[in-house]
Amino acid sequence: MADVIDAVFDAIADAAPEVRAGLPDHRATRDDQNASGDTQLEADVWADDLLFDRTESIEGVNWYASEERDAVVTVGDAEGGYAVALDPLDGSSNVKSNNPCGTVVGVYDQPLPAPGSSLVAAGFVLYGPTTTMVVARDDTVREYLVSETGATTDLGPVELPADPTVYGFGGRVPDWPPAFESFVRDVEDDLKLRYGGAMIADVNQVLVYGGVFGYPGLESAPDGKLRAQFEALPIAYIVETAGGASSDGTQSLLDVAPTRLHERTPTFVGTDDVIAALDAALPDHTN
Ligand code: AHM
Ligand code: MG
Repeated sequence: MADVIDAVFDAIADAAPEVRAGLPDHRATRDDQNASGDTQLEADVWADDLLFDRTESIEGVNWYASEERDAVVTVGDAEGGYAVALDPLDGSSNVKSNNPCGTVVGVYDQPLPAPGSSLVAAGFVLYGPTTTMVVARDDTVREYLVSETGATTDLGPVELPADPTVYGFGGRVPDWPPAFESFVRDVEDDLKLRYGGAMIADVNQVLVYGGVFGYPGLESAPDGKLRAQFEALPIAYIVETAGGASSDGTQSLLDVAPTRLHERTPTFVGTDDVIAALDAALPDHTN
């Protein structure tokens, strides 16, 4: 089924310039909220519709789900078919301030909700100064430059640098559990703060420079903010395949098995040593 994964990421690359080009016309806020309770931008819904149109007809894709839809859509019935789970416009609150956004894609070999262990590929598009796509599959992560026509240029393999440099953590500091705050104080001694409010952009800095990105469980929201199926698990698959580690505070995110489609999870990805130190600092993610 490698050709199905090829077709999915070809479709995502093909749509990426259209997503990017459509952002200026879809900056308005809608009256609606998504299943997570986030106020939607026109851009969120528009990108979801576009990416649904491009992926639903791929032979071998049986299910489509996204952060912007309440339920999974059955789009095929191929034997051994895949589920595609998307965050169509990650970091869409950055549209207002003209900062980077992304698209996150997870390809699972089970119907959703599905565990991290059932990911067979994951990737993201980063709409930054350039449009790039990072794809993890077959034990390798590669980065591609995406042209205005959707054509890709292979920029080579992505491997997490051994030495960490940057860190970024979401949530208000007074809302951080004490054990997490004390871990961050240690991290601050060695690493440089980089937090931009779009997971994809922040994770890409970790892939390039080494370090750690996370959105912890909060006092007011013990599961944090990020959605397991659409954000945390695909990102964990990418970072772990690139030689790094992931955690929900107690275990690799790839061992997390969401039981609800829009379930949230504390999310940490980065350099092995930093994630190991985090796991040691947090007895469990509700402490
Ligand atoms: P979104 O998918 O609705 O944009 O929400 C997820 C985003 C992540 O990209 C980012 O890491 C986080 O929310 C930022 O949240 P905050 O504004 O609380 O820092
Ligand atoms: Mg998101």
